[in-house]
Amino acid sequence: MGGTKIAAALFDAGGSIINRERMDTAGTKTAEEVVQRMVSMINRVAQGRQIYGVGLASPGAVNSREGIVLNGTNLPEWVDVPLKRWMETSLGTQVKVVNDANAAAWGEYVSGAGKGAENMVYVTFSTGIGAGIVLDGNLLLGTHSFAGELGHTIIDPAGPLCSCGSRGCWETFASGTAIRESALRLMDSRPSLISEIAGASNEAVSAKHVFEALRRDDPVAIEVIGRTIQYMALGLVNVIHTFNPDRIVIGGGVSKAGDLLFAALRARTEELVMEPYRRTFDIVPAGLNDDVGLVGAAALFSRN
Ligand code: ADP
Ligand code: BMX
Ligand code: ZN
Repeated sequence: MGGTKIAAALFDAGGSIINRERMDTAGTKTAEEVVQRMVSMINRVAQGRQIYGVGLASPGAVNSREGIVLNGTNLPEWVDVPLKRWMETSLGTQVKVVNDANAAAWGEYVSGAGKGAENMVYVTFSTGIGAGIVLDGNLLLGTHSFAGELGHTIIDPAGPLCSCGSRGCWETFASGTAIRESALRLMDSRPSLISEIAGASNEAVSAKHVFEALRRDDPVAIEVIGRTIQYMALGLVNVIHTFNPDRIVIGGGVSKAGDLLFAALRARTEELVMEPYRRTFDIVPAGLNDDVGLVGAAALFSRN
């Protein structure tokens, strides 16, 4: 479940998708209506089969024990929604609810680029920054299941205002949205290919366009991505010093920039970590791509 779309899939016991569907979240609907639509969607993809369980991945803070989404999507009414209770009543099967990036981390660990790691941190650089932490084979949830909100770790108290109300959260420096905003700021005073690549519309500029401009040696893109990589690496260094992972899996739309991003990010992170941590970790692209939310949600029923 996301701010813009909801996807559902039926998995067989071997973990393969056998049926799927997606729909828009439709920003004006109440939580009850969205839940009703999700229940219908799940019944359609199930095609009359007995469902063992429903895994649900939601952005924002999730109380996984009680299955309550505290403040999940762009829906203003989406506060303290008892998703688990509502859906178990309607569907007659067990429902597990976790944060989207935590689910993605678990999915990558069970069947993606995290397979075989001892301690793994998953980071998604997307509209925001989300994360999930797997330590000794277990997804770290924390006392209230809010663990892993690395996007809101503060790296500069004098930094830009974040949607969460704090200043200088990691995602205000290193997310796709941050890349777009830094580019737009520089484009005000300097010529750049970015505008042309975005179809001559500054409104349409996104991180993807900035990376395209970088491939054409655009000076604004070089500066923006250079600074972004510095901030991405800073955040990863904090993660490495905290968890000592052997693998860091990077997903989200921005990771689609590929080697242009990964080569620079690996080099900068290696430079910034303390000596004993050098060459102790790999930074690898996610393996599950656009299905990561679905696979991660289903993997909540897997023991790895
Ligand atoms: P969401 O946050 O809704 O899950 P995504 O994971 O697709 O969405 O992330 C969206 C971000 O990824 C946007 O900032 C977008 O510009 C960026 N993005 C998408 N494709 C690429 C690409 N090929 N290279 C770099 N950035 C990309
Ligand atoms: C935000 C936060 C995280 C989420 C992350 C990535 C909300 C609504 N979301 O930091 O829970 O995992 O964004 O989300 O508080 P994405 O949609 O950018 O991938
Ligand atoms: Zn924040």
